[in-house]
Amino acid sequence: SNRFEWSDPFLLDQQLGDEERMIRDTAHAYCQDNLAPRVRDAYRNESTDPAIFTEMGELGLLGLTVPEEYGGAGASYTAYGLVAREVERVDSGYRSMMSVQSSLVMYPIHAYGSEEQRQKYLPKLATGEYIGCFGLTEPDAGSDPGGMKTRATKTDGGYVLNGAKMWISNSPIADVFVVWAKSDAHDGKIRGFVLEKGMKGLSAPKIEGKLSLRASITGEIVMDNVEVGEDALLPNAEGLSGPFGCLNRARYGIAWGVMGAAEACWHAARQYGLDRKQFGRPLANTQLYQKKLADMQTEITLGLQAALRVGQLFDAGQMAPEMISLIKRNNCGKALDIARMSRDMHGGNGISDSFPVMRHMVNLETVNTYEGAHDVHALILGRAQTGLQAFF
Ligand code: TGC
Ligand code: FAD
Repeated sequence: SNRFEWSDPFLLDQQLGDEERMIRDTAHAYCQDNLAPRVRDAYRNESTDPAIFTEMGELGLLGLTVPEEYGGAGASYTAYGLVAREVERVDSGYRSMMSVQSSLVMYPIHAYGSEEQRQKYLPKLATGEYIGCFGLTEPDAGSDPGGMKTRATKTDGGYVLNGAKMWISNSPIADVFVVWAKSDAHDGKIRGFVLEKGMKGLSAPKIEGKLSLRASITGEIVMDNVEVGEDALLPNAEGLSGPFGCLNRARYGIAWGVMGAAEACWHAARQYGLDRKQFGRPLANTQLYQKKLADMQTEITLGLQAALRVGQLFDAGQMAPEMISLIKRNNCGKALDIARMSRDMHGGNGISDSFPVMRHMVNLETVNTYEGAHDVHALILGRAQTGLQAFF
């Protein structure tokens, strides 16, 4: 009879190409050998190791879909999703570091940048020598980025930027800042600018007191009369479609990534149930425990197939943003449910950082919110099927 693989029910592995499988295996080995052993202390101490960028860069895991001539790997979006799943299997914060660098910094510089900007930044971002961040959100503009206050004012040789960005992954350790501002020289339209650490008036204070995503540093970006030349403007993006083009990629990666975190929680619950005995038998030998494991297996299997399908459409040039809203929203919501369930199945041990489940659970609270909150994606999907926008 045909085989049934409990951990890969629909044989997703068989659906991948050789190169995708190879990239996945490289990422898996790195994450398990190098990231997993340090995540507990990193989380406990809220410390972010910048060396992770150079380590990932050495393995070619940064800017995976960017062409090789700029230091990328020229790989498929399917491969990028597989890497996100392996990294987030360890921690959502590590996947955050990787996806900001790849989708939110390298992608826009490649897609919207001049040849000089590409040459100047991409190779060093690919090796991890430069760390990048992406500033869209502001204290008073989160779900509604069109309400941003940051302004670029034209000067003789360039622009002056003023404003503040909030909740920016990597910003306190970043060398390269992709920021979005309304530009008076372009009818007040949103434009992208590439800023560099050390510019006068630019600072990136760390946000303290985070109870989620503690292995990934988050900060503000404060721009107080930051003067830049014309060469800081990304020439080929105007309006919200600029930042949204980046978000499409990052959100797609998140749909894969959260399935990695969910798998980690599912596998941990299964193992715990096999090892732990109560009432004279393993917890896994009870109907309630098995029902929960079956629910986890089902949602993860379906979520991975959905992500793979969207990846294949992406690679075929047929991606529509609403497809990504559907999988970002559903996979985050399901991953969060699974992490909460796994935490419960671990009993008292589930609240300890000796087990990964509560860390994944509180990380996924962030992932469910950033890159378009769960309900915001519902509104995107609602608009697409009714023709009525219900944001305001
Ligand atoms: P709306 O009128 O819908 O659109 C304005 C313009 O943008 C275009 N557009 C898109 N283009 C490409 N891809 C997409 N997904 C697009 N969505 C919209 C649209 O065609 C239009 O273009 P044009 O040329 O006609 O002007 O805009 P709206 O203001 O009504 O938007 C509403 C809404 C809710 C859809 C949107 O603002 C939204 O998605 N809000 C969520 C904000 C968000 O996701 N922020 C993420 C910040 S970055 C982040 O969280 C990084 S965390 C990363 C990590 O650490 O891993
Ligand atoms: P709000 O927009 O105020 O939303 C609050 C609640 O209201 C949510 O539940 C939302 O679903 C709901 N809501 C909003 N509008 C509506 C509506 N019209 N109808 C019904 N419900 C609604 N941003 C960046 O630019 N770059 C980054 O690198 C980055 N990294 C981040 C890292 C972390 C750790 C975190 C927490 C956030 C990060 N963000 C980043 C910001 C993130 O994208 C925003 O937090 C997110 O878009 C939500 O915005 P908000 O926090 O202002 O919430």
